[in-house]
Amino acid sequence: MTRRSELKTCIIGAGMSGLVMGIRLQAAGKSFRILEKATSVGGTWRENTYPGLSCDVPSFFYAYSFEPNLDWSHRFSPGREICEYFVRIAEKYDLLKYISFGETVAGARYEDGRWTIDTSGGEQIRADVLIDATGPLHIKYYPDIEGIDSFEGAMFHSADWDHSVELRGKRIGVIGNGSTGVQMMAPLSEKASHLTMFQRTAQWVFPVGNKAYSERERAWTRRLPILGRLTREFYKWIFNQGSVGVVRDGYWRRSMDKGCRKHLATVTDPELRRKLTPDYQPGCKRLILSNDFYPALQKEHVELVTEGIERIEPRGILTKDGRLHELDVLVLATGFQAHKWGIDRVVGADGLSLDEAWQKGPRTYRSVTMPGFPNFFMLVGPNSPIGNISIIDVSETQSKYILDCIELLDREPGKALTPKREAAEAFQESLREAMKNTVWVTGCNSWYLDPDGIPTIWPWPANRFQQLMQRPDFSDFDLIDAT
Ligand code: N01
Repeated sequence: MTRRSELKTCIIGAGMSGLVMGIRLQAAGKSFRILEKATSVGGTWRENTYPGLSCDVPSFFYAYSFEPNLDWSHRFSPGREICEYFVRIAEKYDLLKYISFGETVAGARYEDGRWTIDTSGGEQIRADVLIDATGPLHIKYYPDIEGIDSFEGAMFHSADWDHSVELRGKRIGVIGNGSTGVQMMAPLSEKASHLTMFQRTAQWVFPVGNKAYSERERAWTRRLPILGRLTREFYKWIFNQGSVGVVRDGYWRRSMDKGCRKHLATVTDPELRRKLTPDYQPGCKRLILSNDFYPALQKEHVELVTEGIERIEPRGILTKDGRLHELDVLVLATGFQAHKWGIDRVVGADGLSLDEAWQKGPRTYRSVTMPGFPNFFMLVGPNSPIGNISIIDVSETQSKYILDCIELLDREPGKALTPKREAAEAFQESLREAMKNTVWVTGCNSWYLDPDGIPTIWPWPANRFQQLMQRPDFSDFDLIDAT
């Protein structure tokens, strides 16, 4: 039997962005609920548990500005530590009571001025405001390789690691060499009897060490929180300058280029170095930060295979040169469907689903709202600066922007907010123009690109994002009757 409930605001997802939205709504005294498909908070940090997982944004900068963590273990702390941070935050802010765990959203539609949300648990929720906080790197991508289901060993996606599988002494294969595949190579090489990475496209790798903070350093930071704040500000400055700087010609781009090439030169075997040399510019795909990948690849029992995959067989992977690579364990580090945003079916006021409205790629107004989808907001939506600045900073800013919209709706009962089409088109046009001279469109395939080959990330400096998102420009919105 369908259970029915009424809500003011419904958030989908209790990951890093859903939590900060909850914190803001709670502080403003708003009524809301968070639907979470899993049984705990943490989003990507709960789901990804592969060996070597860490964040490629320095930890002091990967924490809410209002909740610094003064006790990170590493410059890039392990995923488990990051997940524990979010669990602590959820508990500290007493957010768990707002979260319905085990509730997957089957679909949502805008009808009669409100959102109707159906959950897989058989609940039908009516809400004024719907906030999608499900994130872009969420729906796993499984490669369409002939025979994949015939493999007789253990096989799993990197975001669904099977910890019951013994790795020690096993022949392990990894398909994919994005940030994920690269991060796991060093720890897997310590366990596998033979480790093979199957690479389709070479990647540029920038060397960055992952310094472990000593007990003494950690004690000082706990005693003097200003040290943590200064470290955060330092990394924030570096990131905000560097990640935007590398997008166009100039000092940062040249430094990145030089750093990657110098690092590649540390690979001593010329044949391996040739295989690892990309045929596109550094930064075109998301840059990989690692200083343990090349050393791992150069171990005796580790192999890089660049022959294309013909098919997967019960005993392993057959490559196009006719060689069968026998494997006990196969890891699919093949990434995510980055353009399948959020929940499966969100149907707006015109009866169009998000998928239909975005057939040619996502089109938003400032990443958080869309014409035709009244009172629908996205956190870390298309064209958010996910490649440029800490996604936590992005979520904090966007959640404040959304709260401002909700405040307006509270002052205007019976109304719904939707961005004007002209405003969304103007935003899209400025994005298209700004993308023209970026490194992302210089000839590589990456998850940044939409089906039209247009990057769905942020082409401008971080301060432009903060300026544009400081508060909503309500002249770009229509307030329509929500009846
Ligand atoms: O995924 P990817 P990822 N046959 O899409 C290959 C974030 N992240 O999980 O390049 C053979 O980058 C594909 O090959 P190609 C970070 O933002 C963050 O690694 O398309 N290969 C590629 O090598 C990152 O950018 C952290 O030719 C196939 C790989 O699979 C994003 O997540 C850590 C194939 C997919 O790479 C995604 O990274 C890890 C096929 N049929 C990830 N299909 C942090 O630090 C796909 N591939 C937080």
